[in-house]
Amino acid sequence: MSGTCVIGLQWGDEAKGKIVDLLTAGQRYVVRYQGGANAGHTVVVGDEVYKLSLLPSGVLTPGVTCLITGGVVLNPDRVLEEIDELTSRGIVLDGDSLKISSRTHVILPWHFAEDRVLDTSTGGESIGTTQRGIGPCYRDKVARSHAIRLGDMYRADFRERIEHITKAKNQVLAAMVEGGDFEPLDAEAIYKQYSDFAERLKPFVADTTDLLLTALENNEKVLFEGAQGSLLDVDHGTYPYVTSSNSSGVGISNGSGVPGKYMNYVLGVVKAYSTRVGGGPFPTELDNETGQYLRDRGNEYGTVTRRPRRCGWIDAVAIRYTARLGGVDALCVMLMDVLSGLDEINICTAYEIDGERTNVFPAHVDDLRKVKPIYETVPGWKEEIDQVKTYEDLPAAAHAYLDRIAELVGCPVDVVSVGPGREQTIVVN
Ligand code: 2SA
Ligand code: MG
Repeated sequence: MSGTCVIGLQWGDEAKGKIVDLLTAGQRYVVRYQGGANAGHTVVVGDEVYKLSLLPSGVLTPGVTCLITGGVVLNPDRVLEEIDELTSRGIVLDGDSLKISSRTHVILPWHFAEDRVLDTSTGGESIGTTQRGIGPCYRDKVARSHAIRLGDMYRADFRERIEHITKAKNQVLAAMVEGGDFEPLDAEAIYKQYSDFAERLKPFVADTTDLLLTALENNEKVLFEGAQGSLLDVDHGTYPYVTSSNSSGVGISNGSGVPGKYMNYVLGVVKAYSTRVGGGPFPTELDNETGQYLRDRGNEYGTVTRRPRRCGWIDAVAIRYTARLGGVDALCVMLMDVLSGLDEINICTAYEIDGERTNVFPAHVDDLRKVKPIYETVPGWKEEIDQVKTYEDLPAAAHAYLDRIAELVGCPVDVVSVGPGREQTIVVN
């Protein structure tokens, strides 16, 4: 058993990339297994800041092989851009350091057009997608008839398939786009562009399922890197205000092809407060000065889209739910330094829905909208903690805060992060 997993327990942007980067040394493989270029991972190495979207955060550590497995939806243009960007900064990726599953589904031009329509078609509040074509690509994967996988791009009938699908998509899109105001897509141009992508990606294409199973059968170490957060999971999150993949712990096996028996340590990453980007209910949201304080101090703006993130207090009901769902062994509490300077901090310990108190996270989004958070107020701390190196040197109020979260969630806190740098990390256990 040698699989370690890092998953987000909130709505994404929990700073998972930093934890993955720290755990990467000593791993044989680092795996991205769901989502696509909607994700944004920021990794800081010394003075260098890397913003990764499709590439696993492990690409910054020499000697590790990074895998993008079949559960990912691949934007070939974007992944090539990221490879080029790293090359220009001296990190050269080749077929040994990066492998992409031939089973990944490919994002095609119509997926972007469809995403624009999908986003506003819930009949209520819009989802606020990242507009990266994620939902439409996963929809085509499940529908089967109009999907293209990376491996299909090397087959003799690739041109024919592009022609066939483009024709069908042009009809559908003309009907979907209001007023028929839609420029038909050109199959030949798409074929040429994607053949070029295929050629450039060829050295990286591999059967990552076989590779991973063989590695784990031989006790090699594998790190699974989740994208987005568990509350955005298509099956277990705040549906329909979710992404289209299994972004909670349950997605690791289906996205990577690796059975649960190989996962022996699951780290659940949380922020010391909450954020959400996009639409959907958010029980502990602070639409006030305190929310803005958190946004400013935490630089809470989308990595991919630069959208301001909604901010609020930590929600132990939600985290307890996603920690249980993911089989989480321990918590990493990130961005603790952001809370410095607050007189008091609230922790949501239970929900009140229609006058009833509960600590069960509701399955229906309308019930989540009705939630009145029940808060426990604890003292804050004034001092900046971004230079603190040991757990003992954190203020007593920070200890009390972390202990209470661990107790409410039912998981120990193993790591506390007080800044973006590798050295701003406190290992508790
Ligand atoms: P999509 O594009 O179909 O996955 O959008 C569906 C919902 O999922 C949310 N979502 C995210 N939430 C937080 N962070 C994400 N990644 C980027 C980041 C986001 C950005 O790291 O900052 O740059 O804006 C991410 N990806 C998807 C999205 O907001 C919708 O609510
Ligand atoms: Mg992010």
